Amino acid sequence: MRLAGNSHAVPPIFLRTSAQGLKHTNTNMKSKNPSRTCLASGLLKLACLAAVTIHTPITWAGEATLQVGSSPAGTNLTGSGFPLDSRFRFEIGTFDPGFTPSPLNILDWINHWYPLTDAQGKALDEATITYNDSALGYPFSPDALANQFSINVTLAHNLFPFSPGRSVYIWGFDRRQGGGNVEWILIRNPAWIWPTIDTATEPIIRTFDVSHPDSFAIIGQVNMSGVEMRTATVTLSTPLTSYDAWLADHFTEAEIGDPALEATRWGFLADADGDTIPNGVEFATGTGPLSAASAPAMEVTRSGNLLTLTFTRRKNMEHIVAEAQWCGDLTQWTTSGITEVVIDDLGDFERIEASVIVSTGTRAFMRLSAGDLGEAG
Ligand SMILES: [Ca+2]
Repeated sequence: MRLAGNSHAVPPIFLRTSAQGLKHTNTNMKSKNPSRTCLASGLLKLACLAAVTIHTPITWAGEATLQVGSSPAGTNLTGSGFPLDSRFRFEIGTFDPGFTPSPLNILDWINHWYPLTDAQGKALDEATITYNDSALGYPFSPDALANQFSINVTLAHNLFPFSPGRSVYIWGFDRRQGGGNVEWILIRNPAWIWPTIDTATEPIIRTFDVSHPDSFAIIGQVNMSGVEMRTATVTLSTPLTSYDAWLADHFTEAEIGDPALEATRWGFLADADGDTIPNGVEFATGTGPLSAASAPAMEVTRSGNLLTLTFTRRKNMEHIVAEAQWCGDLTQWTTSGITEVVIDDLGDFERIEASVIVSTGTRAFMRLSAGDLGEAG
């Protein structure tokens, strides 16, 4: 058996010995007071100090040691095929009860994620596991101890959200916030659950091994085609949709290239399908500019003095604004006094309630108006 090297800041915890199994390099110590044995002789004391140096897991009754990692010398790639490097970090944790991470809600993961050691009150640098490729040089060293992540972490209680039986995940990432493209992998295994911390029982050891045949990835891939981990490219910020891009989806290149058709076909104020909705509003509300039957889902209601326009609006528009306006005379339209509330998230769109308080006994009107700030500027 080969011990993990002392020179690594984060020592590997296990070595692969077969296609299916792991052999632990460290022996679990059940003694509640190993130092008492160390003091028995100088020789034993040295041995114990060495064990401490390589982070031998010592698990007390009343807590669990979780041995977390991937295979030494595993082939681990980004979605583009580049080797994972020391930018990557891995966390073990769990999601809010009731939240199931999927490729459809990746931008919500960070808001529902609890890395194990956050709740244990440990320092952040203990909470995450750095991918270990750089200790022996980049690109990957042929040393069997590189090209992996591994750590032992302690589960000290079953307080929220680490309830017994709840799902455990490993989340690997190069970055999780900001904008643009990042590389993520989220790994599960049906057997990965938080163990019950029971002070009446023996210490608990659990292994969370990426290469286990039952492991799978919610985003990214594990154990496919000779690659243990392959991350996936995730775009953190939704790209803006421009009016020009929308035009190209609905009108021909010849039409858009003909200035004579701007007023009637493709212009921001044109109403190509004659449904009285100008193209700019069709863009902002997601309706078809060439189908009169495709009308914006808008509704005006009045309750006492409260006038409300409910409408659907595209979220990420490039220099286009769409906002509710009101007036009492059908001429002096204004946004003054209107407050907006988002009442439903529809993915690329959202449902809005825009309300304004009007005078008792007077007529009032509301409408949706779209403007192109790019053209105005
Ligand atoms: Ca129209």
